[in-house]
Amino acid sequence: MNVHLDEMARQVLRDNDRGGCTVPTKGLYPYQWNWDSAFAAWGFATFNIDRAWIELETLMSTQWPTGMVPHIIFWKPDPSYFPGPDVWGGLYEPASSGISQPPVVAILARLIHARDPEVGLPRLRAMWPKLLAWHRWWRECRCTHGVAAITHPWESGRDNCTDWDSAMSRVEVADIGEYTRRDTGHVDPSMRPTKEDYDRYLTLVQFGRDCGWDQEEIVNNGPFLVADPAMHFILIRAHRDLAKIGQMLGEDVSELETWADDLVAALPKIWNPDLEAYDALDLRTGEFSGTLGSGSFLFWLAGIEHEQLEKRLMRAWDATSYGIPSTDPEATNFNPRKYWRGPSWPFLNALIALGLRETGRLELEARLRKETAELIEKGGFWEYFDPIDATPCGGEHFTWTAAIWLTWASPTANGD
Ligand code: 9WN
Repeated sequence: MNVHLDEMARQVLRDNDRGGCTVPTKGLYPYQWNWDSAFAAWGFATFNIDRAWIELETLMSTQWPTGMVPHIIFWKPDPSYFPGPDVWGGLYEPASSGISQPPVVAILARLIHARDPEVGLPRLRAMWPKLLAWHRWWRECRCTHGVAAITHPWESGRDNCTDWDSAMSRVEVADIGEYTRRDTGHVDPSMRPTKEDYDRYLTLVQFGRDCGWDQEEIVNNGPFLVADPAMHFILIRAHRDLAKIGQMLGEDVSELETWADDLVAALPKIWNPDLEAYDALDLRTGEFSGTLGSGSFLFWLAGIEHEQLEKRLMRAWDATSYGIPSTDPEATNFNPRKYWRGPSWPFLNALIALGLRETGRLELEARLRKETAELIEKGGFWEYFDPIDATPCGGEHFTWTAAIWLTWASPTANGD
């Protein structure tokens, strides 16, 4: 059964391969997405190491001169996705969106390198200046307030999670005209973000496009600037992993170490004592979101220890049966099937598990792996799942779910 699932997972990656880059799934997401690609590369590394590096190289080749690596790359126009290249008005070729996504490339590139150091070393050497420039962009354009911030919910990769609710409710919808969504034609609309969400997503895109993606203007005057705990933890970890890569290459990594240390020192700013957790902080108003999201679970990945937080997180996890819920099941706005407002996401479970394993929490890691494997064994390679009854949700034949099956969740995988 599992050997069969391994082969099916490899087939998902092959089917979603568009030659040099992989789409998350056909129809719903017909382009290259930033962090999806990094997970795809990790998956490819289990059976085709060269193809794994090509995936990362293709992604990094789309870097803007500013250092930013876009969150969507529109290699070939496809009417099945909205908003497309015209709406975004990205500045360079290939056409792309104007925001980024969580920089997991350095984290996963290190794991891919470890699988075959001889092949990996020259590839990493060529990629190093680009990775460093991207990490510098995060430091200069998103850590201006000391904490890791996002300027659009899509930048977090956790689009409509409860973390952004209050900040999004303050975004005044601009004159964005009529538009037709495509996502709700591919999957059950009740699982997707609402029209009110989309009106605001498009308002934020319009602001960025109208100022020519001027980062100073977006950060100082844009309608949305929120500190994201998940981004904060991912950046700490990614800066440190890139520093390790740099050391291996004989580069000076002192800047990267300082960037990571500064983020660790800034952690008290996003600690919400009422929630007993790290929380999203609206940098315009100074208000916390007040709901626990899955972002806090990434603190292990950043190597942070916090007994009180750990107890709080275990309460949320214990309330469900299949992996980490994207919103606390005790919250009034928890919804087990609606996108980022409750469901369990296998790829995020895999990232959280990396932290559990490395901090020596082997039993927890085994539990998370078992729960995630059950989801896939019961339902297949879906985008995400109901964490209470394992119902498959969103898109099918999904790249990152197949990738983490091969690297971590399958009994034949070793998690590195
Ligand atoms: C917008 C591709 C992407 C993921 C995100 C996920 C979803 C896009 C959308 O799909 O976002 O970027 O249109 O809903 O939230 O994490 O990268 O799988």
